[in-house]
Amino acid sequence: MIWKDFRSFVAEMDRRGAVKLIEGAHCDLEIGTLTELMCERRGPMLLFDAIAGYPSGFRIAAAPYGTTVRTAAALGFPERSTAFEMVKLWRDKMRSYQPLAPVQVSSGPVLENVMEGGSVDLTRFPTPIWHEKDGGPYLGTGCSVITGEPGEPWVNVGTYRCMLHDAQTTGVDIAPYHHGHLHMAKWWAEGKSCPVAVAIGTDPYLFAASTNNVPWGTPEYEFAGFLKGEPLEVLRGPRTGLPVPANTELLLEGEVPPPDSERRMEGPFGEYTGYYAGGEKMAPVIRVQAVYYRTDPLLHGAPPLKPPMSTGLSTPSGSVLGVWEGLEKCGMAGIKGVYSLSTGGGFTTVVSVQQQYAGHARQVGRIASGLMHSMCRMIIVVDDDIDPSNAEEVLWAIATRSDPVTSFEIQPDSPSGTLDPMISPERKKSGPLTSGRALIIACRPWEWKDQFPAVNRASDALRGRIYDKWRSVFEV
Ligand SMILES: Cc1cc2nc3c(=O)[nH]c(=O)nc-3n(C[C@H](O)[C@H](O)[C@H](O)COP(=O)(O)O)c2cc1C
Ligand SMILES: [Mn+2]
Repeated sequence: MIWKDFRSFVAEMDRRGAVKLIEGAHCDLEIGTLTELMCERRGPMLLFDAIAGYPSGFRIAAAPYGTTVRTAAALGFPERSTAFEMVKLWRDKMRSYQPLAPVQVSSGPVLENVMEGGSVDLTRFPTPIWHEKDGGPYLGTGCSVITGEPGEPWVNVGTYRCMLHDAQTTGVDIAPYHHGHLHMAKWWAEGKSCPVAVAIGTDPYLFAASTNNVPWGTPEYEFAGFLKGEPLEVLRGPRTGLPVPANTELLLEGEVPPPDSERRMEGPFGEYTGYYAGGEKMAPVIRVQAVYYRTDPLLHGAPPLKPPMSTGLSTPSGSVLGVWEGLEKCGMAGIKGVYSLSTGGGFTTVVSVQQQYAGHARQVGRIASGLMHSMCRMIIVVDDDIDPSNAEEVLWAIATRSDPVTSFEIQPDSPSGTLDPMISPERKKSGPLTSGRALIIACRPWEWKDQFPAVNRASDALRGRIYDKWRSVFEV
């Protein structure tokens, strides 16, 4: 099934019984807390309509990709895929990557309603305060920020949070190494404001492209076209000239002035690590000059939640595919999988390996650590019988196949980031943004691995035989 737009995905999930309609909820913490409670239960996607103080039809679909089942549906993977199977499927898919350029269209549903100049009023759209200690309401969570470079044709699309400041201004908070920031910095260096468009409620393909790390210079539109198997339809943003998705639910166009001319307080915001660690800081703003929206706009809400819950569509790749590829490029054989445990708050990377020679597991761990360019507290290397996406199994491996004295290696001064809760307020201001890392080798010792106690789990063959004979025992 190919998703035409965001609302067709939500409608199909509804048809499958995976959506619950809620009417009358309030933007002030009700929508956010209901979303958290339902995600915790791995329940349906919540569709908020008749939001208190807003007209019916101005809707929010919250955490549409909040379960592995809905993530798999969005990306066209088999319904029962586990998170780790999706990493493998995604990796296989990327092997045949072919950019698919978007097609330019002259009009689209997003132009159904327009506000321009002085009539721009962002307060018309329901904008939740998602978490109790958030510094304000966030319009941009499930959003895609579109930018270009001065004089260059390629366009970037990235998901960066946008806090609502007032009827015509939002914030935009981008990590300094992300492409949207690198683009903006080029305009600012010329003393100019950076033209920008923000799409909210795009089809799943563009959202997947804008949340997964696509290399610098690779246009996310082409990547999204590849994921879709069809070119995306874009139109020329009337105000900025940037290509914008024709089918997005809501689109803002405007500019980001150089931060030395205008910045405002941004945050705190509940982040995917499970903390408000980024705090409150001065951040660039978007001066919104035009707003376009579909009739009965369906906004996409993707509030970060405390692990293990995750509301992005980045589960399939996370930061780990680069590590997996990198290990293989370095000639490491026997890699069965790499996974960033969401329970680990984005700080825990697990590599599963079939050991090949003395020292192999440790070498794999050291290389994996070298490949983790940002926040990471632990690299855990496990044998190939351990599912790296199963936190309980990984903990069992650490407890039973490692000795803290010999199997833990401490690496000081590794790169970290502003969202790291262990970096003191002082160091957040003046640096360095570094953290120690533990490399944990939780593998059977190579030298005597054949004498290591056997695992008392029935073999797959025995399980299959017994299950087939006694099938009725398991039928409920
Ligand atoms: C739900 C969600 C929210 C995100 N919010 C932010 C954010 O506020 N700021 C940021 O720098 N990155 C954020 N990210 C990560 C980036 O969107 C992601 O790394 C993306 O690939 C960056 O695109 P780029 O490489 O083109 O800059 C978020 C990711 C997800 C899944
Ligand atoms: Mn990019």
